[in-house]
Amino acid sequence: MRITIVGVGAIGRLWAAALAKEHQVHLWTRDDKPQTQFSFTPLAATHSPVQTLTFASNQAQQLANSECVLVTVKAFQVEQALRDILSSLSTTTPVIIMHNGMGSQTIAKHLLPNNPLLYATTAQAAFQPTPDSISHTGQGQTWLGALTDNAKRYQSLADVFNATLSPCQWHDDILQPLWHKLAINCAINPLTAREQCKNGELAQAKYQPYLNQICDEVAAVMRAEGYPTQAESLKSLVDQVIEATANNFSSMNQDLCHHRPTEIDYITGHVVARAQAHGIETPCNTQLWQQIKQLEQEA
Ligand code: KPL
Repeated sequence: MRITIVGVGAIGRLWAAALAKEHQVHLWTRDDKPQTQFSFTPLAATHSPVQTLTFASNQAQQLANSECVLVTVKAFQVEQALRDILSSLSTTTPVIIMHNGMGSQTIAKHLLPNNPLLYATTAQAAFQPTPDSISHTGQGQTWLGALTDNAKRYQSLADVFNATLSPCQWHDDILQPLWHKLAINCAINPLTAREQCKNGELAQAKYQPYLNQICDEVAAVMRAEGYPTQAESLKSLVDQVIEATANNFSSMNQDLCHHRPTEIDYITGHVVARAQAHGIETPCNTQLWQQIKQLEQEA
């Protein structure tokens, strides 16, 4: 399959490296370079050697000929990334958007009114120790599903992804796994960014009241959005992820640390905005949102 990956952050590179084993992968990057090279360290458990990979990049014709486009930029970069590829993208090519957080769906539908549009969320973990290298640091579930009706016939893309980095499954209502991932990110990302700590440190007793309140508030918003859930089940999901990723620094922690903009508006900010629309109070999430916005400005 001919696939273009837009965005070459940690997750984009991870999927590029994995998909390249079976597919023709082309990258779309922010520079205009015709090639992108990086070294890829597979999961330690596979005992596979480090590979140096080279990809054709930024070729309008290759983008036009792609059978699938995977957009892995951060939520706040989606609009610009889609505008950048619009003139070369065929309107029949399915476009998959994969990022932390929610809220890019409206602009994506507006900019790509005809393309089959899909969303994905992944718990695969990757770390970019240097600009030219990437390590696969953890395995996790990926969900893929259609946002628009004309994308419903692309279920086979979940098989392609599953054969590449398993497990990946199709979901008939992709917003549901997106909300669950959002709840996890609301709990872990701002707290680890504010406290400058690893995910695992949130298991300490002093963070439990915060985590419980965040889950309480997110569950209320999810119910109002039509996704019935209990705060307790979100909290146990969050606890599982804290344990599974105990040694990782969250993406928001790393973004703040490296003075990069964070995804807070699309994570906590999205929950706060939807809460306001439903008349729901979210004091804990609102305070965390304001604190991270403040820290972003100071960084
Ligand atoms: O998705 C993540 C992130 O860091 O953005 C979690 C699940 C919190 C893992 O670190």
